[in-house]
Amino acid sequence: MSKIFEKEIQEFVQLVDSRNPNEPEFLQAVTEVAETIIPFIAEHEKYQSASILERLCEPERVVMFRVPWVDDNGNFKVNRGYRVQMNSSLGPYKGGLRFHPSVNLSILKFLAFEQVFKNSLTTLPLGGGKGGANFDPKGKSDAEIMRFCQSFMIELSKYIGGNKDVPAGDIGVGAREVGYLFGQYKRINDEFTGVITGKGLDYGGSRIRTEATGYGTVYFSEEMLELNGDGLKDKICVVSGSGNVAQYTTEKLIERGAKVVTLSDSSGYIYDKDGIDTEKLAYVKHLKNEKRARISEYIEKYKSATFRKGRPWSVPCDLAYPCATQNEIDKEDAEFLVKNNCKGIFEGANMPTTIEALSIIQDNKLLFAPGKASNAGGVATSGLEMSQNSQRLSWTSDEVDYRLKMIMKNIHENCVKYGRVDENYVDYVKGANVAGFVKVADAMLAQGHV
Ligand code: NDP
Ligand code: 2IT
Repeated sequence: MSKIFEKEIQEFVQLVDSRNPNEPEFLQAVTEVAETIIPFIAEHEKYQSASILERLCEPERVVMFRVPWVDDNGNFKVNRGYRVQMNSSLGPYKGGLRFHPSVNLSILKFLAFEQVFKNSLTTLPLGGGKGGANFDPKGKSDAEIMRFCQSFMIELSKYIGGNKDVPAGDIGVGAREVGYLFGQYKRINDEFTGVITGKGLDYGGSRIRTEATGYGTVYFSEEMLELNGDGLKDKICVVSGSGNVAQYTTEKLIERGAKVVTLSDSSGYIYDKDGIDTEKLAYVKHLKNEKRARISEYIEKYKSATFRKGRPWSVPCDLAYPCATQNEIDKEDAEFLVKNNCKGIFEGANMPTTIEALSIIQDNKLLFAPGKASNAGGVATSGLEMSQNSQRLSWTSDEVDYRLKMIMKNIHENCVKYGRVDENYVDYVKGANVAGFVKVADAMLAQGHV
């Protein structure tokens, strides 16, 4: 934390805490931003006098609603649905939907807050939002998932629209759920619009959207390594998660000649000393996307691997890619990474690193890419899906992938511009926060006290 502004930062965080009690994840995301933005604002009077940071911490709107549904045995079930519409100064609210039993207002507000900065960094016209439900898709039948999605959309459809708020997937919401949600929106409104992204390729989805978050994270890490005269080839990589982001991070790392040795889920992690190659990754995709099984099944097929409980960060590596969930790298994990001489940590997930872990990583000058910069490729490609839907066109994979690469390169340049500390060190946390902030803040100033 900046020593000079320590008091101002603490006071601001206390103010946000008093207005949002019992929301630790939201407070964590705000604290991380305040630590770099308050010193920046102090040098820019126009932002200070307009209370921009205070306004950024207040969602424009939050909706919470009941989601009743019936399971396959005829039992009546109830979940809670949400949409946090955080900021629309740059465009329609944009951000994913998360279905996970842990979902609550604090988690969705942290995600929506991060999304505002991330979407700004993409340079596309996207505001920020996030939503979801405390629904657990694990062990549910397809029919149950469909009924839940339909009930969820009956209520959510009142608040979204192609020019208003455009959801997408996140944890627990993939191609299957997006399909059911889109189908129900279309029934209710009787219109075929780009109201949700991550759609199937046959009905308005964009090529490369499925791959975009993972690919983008690897492109971003490549830019960072290149700036340090290094590359991905032969690097030992530890990846966490085994869902969408982890799978495509692994795919691109393999393509670049790196060796991925771990994947995980909430039960534990697999360590494959020989590395996860293309064939093994295809099996993981089958396991997770079709069979919807546990990652531990991997070791039944591949004898080079072992399964352990916990998280993979004690496995020696050159590079780490947390791609599962928030706060999955704590102080002890960060100490392992430093001790094992890990050179860089690149966040595929949103806020996977705790504040204590981050400070250890930064004190030891490891390369560190904050998720709002490094995982922005997913939402950026959602933005490209919206453009294609408006044009009634579908671009080729090469075209979308090229644009994704250019967007990640541009985000990297902006992080360096605002985050360079000295000749040898770039603070990407500061760079991403300030670069994301400036665009949103200027748009808010231009639009008046809204
Ligand atoms: P998926 O649902 O496809 O996969 C999530 C993975 O993370 C699963 O392996 C899951 O394991 C694991 N996981 C989830 N919760 C926990 C937990 N509490 N503890 C341990 N492991 C957990 O989600 P995505 O891959 O889409 O999302 C992963 C991360 O990336 C999230 O932080 C998300 O916000 C972020 N993200 C996603 C984007 C996207 O486009 N999808 C874009 C940008 C960021 P299990 O099956 O056991 O639950
Ligand atoms: O966290 C994220 O950026 C996402 N889950 C993707 C959001 C989107 O609208 O594509």
